[in-house]
Amino acid sequence: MLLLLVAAHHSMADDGYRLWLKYDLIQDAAQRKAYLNAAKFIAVSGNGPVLQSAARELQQGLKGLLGQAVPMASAQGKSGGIILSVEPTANDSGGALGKEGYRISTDKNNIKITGKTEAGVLYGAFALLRQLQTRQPLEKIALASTPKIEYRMLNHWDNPDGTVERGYAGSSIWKWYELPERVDPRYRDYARANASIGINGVVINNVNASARYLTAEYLQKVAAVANVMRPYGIRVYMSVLWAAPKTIGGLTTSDPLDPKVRQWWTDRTNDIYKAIPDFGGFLVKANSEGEPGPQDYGRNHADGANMLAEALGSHDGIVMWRAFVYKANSNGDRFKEAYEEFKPLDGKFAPKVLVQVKNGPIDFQSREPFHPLFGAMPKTPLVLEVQITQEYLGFATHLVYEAPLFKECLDSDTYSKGKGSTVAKVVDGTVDQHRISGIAGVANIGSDRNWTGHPMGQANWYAFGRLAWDHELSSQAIAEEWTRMTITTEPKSVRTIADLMVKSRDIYVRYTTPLGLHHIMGESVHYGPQPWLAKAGRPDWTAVYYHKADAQGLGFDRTATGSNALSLYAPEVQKQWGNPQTCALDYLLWFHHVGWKQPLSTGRTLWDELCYRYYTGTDSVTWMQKQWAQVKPNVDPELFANVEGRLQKQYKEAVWWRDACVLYFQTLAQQPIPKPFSPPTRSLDEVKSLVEIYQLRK
Ligand code: BDP
Repeated sequence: MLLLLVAAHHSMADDGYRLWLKYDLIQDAAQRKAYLNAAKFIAVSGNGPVLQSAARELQQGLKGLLGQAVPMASAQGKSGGIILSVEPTANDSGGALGKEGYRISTDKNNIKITGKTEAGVLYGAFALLRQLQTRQPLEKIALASTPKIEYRMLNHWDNPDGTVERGYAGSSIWKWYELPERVDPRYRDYARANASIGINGVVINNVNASARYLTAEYLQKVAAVANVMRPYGIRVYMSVLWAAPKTIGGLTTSDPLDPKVRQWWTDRTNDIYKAIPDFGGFLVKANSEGEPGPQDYGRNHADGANMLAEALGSHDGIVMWRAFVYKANSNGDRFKEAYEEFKPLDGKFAPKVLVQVKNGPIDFQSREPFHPLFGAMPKTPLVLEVQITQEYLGFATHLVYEAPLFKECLDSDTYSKGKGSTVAKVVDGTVDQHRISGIAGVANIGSDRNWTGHPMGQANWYAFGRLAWDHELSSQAIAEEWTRMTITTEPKSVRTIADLMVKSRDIYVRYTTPLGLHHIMGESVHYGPQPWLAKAGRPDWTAVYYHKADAQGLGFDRTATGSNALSLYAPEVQKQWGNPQTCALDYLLWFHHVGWKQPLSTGRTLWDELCYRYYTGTDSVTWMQKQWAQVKPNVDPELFANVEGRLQKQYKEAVWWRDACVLYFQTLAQQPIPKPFSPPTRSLDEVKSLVEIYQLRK
C-alpha cells in the first residue's frame, strides 16, 4: 500500500520538461464541457507542413486539456469545431494582417483560425490553446494579432564540443556528434516551445564562433536541425568566424575587400543554401574581445558586413553584425566605444544588414541605461540584443524574472525623433521607417531535463518570446499568463507567484548593485561580489574602473566633468540623468561621482542609502521565500522543493553580496552601518576568501 502511494505520488511529479505546454486535464468539469462544445472537430484546409504542425499541436493540446481526442474532420455542414485556414488576402477589422499575424473569429458557430501564411495559422493555434490553458471563454472569440518585430531570434552561445558559453542548464541541446543520423526528439519539443511564443529564428552557435559549422560535414548536421525547425516556422542562422577563409579556406587573408575572400564567402553561402534552402543568415562578432574582424585588415565594420550581404546575393537571408565592441587598448570609457565605432557608419550598411546592439552600453548588467546607439543610427535597422541566460543575474541559482528588465529598455525614450521615440519603436522600425526589424535573446536553454536549470528561468524564455511578438505586453500580464500555463491556475497563487516574479529583478539589483553600481561581480566567472577587484586582463575588466570609490565618494562621472558619455544621448535624456540632484536614483552612480555624505532625495546620505538598499534587498529574499511557501498547496511538490531550495541558496548569497559590498565600501567611506541594521558578523577578509573558492571554478 505504502509502495503504491509512493509510486502514485511520484508519477505526478513535474520535472518541468513540458515547459508551458503542459496541457494537463482541466479539473473543472463544467469548464471542460464548455470547451468541448466549441471543439468538436478540427478541420484543416490545406496540407502544408506548418499547417500540419498547427493541427497536430491542437490535437495534442485539446486531448490533454479536455481528456478526450478531438477528431480531424471536414467542416462541410458542421458546426462547433475549429477550422484552420490560410487566406493570403485575409484582412482583420483594423487593417491588413501582417504576414505572420493571425485572426481567431467565430464563424457560423465554428472557431476559425486564419492567417495569411501557414505560420500565421500556427501562431493562431497556439493562441487558441493559450485561451484554454489560461481558462478564458471561447464564446464569440475575436482575437487578432500581428508581431511588431519581424526577426524574433534566440541566440545560442553553444560550442561544437557541447559546452555552452555562459550556460547554466547543462550542456548544449545540439548533439553534433549524433547528427545528422540521429535526430534527438527533443529538437521538436524545442521548436514547439519556440513557435508557441512566436520565435521564428535560431542562431545555433556561439558568437565566439568556430569555423567548423561552415564545413561540408557540419552543414549536413545543421541541415538536419533545420529540417526539424522548418515545420514550426523557424529558420536556422549561424554565427561565423571572421577568419574562416584562412582557418578552413586555405587562403592567406580574410580581408573583406580581397576578391578571393569574397568569392570564398559566396561559395560557402551557396553551399549552405543548397543544404538549407530557407537558411536565415549570419550573426557576426568581429573585432571584439579578441575575435578577428575586418579591422585586422584596416577595413571597418561596414566593409565586413557588406561583404557578407553580397555573399548572400539573391538568397533570402540577412546579416546581423554585432555592435558589442571595445578596443583592445582601453583608454577612456568603455561606455562610449560602440557608439564611437558605429555611429559614423550609419548609412554605410547594405540593405540586408542589421546592426545588433546590446540593451545597455556595458554588458548585460542587472540594470543599465539604454544603449546610446538606439536612436543614433536612423539609417540602419538595429536589432535589440538582450541576455536571457543569467550571466550577471545569479546564474540558475537566483530567481530573477527578466521581463521588467527587457521592458525597462524597450520603454526607454531615446527622443531621437521627439517624445515617444522609444527603444521599442526604434527597434520595430516605426521611428525610422525601416523595412526590416529584429530582436534577439541569448538563450538560457541547455540539456537539463527542465531546459533552464532554475525552473523559473523558463519564464524568461517565455517572456522574451512574448515581448518580441508584442513589446506592449506588461511584465505582470506575461508573468500571470506563464504561471497559469506552467504552475497553477488557482487565482490567489497566480497572483502571489506573479507578484514575486515581477519584484524579483529589483530585489536582485538592490542586494547586488543598487543605485546604479555596475560591473562589480566576480572576475571572469561573473558570479558573486568582487568590488575590490583592481587588477585584471584589462582595466575595464576590474570593478574599481566602474565604481570609482575613493575617500570622497562613489560612482562614475560620465557628465562633462568626467568621461562625458552622457553627451551621446539626446538633450532630453541628458537632462533626465545629467543633474545628480534630479537623476533617478536607480541610475545615479552610472553617471555621477557622489559624496558619501551627500543627502539624496530619500533624505538619507549616499552611504546610508547604499546600506539601506543592500540590507532591505537581502531581507526581501526572505520575503520571496515566504511568498513561495504560501503557494505550496497549489504547486507540484517536485517543482515546489526545487524553487524552495534555490531560494534558500539565494538568501545565503544575497547576504554574501551585502556583506562583501558594505564591508569593502566602508573601508573608503569610513562610516558606520546605519541603524537599525547590524554590521556583518564576518570580516572583509573572510568574505574575500569566499570569492577565491568561487574563482576555482574558472
Ligand atoms: C560577455 C560574456 C562573453 C560573451 C560576450 C559577448 O561574458 O562570454 O562572449 O559577452 O556578448 O558578457 O560577446
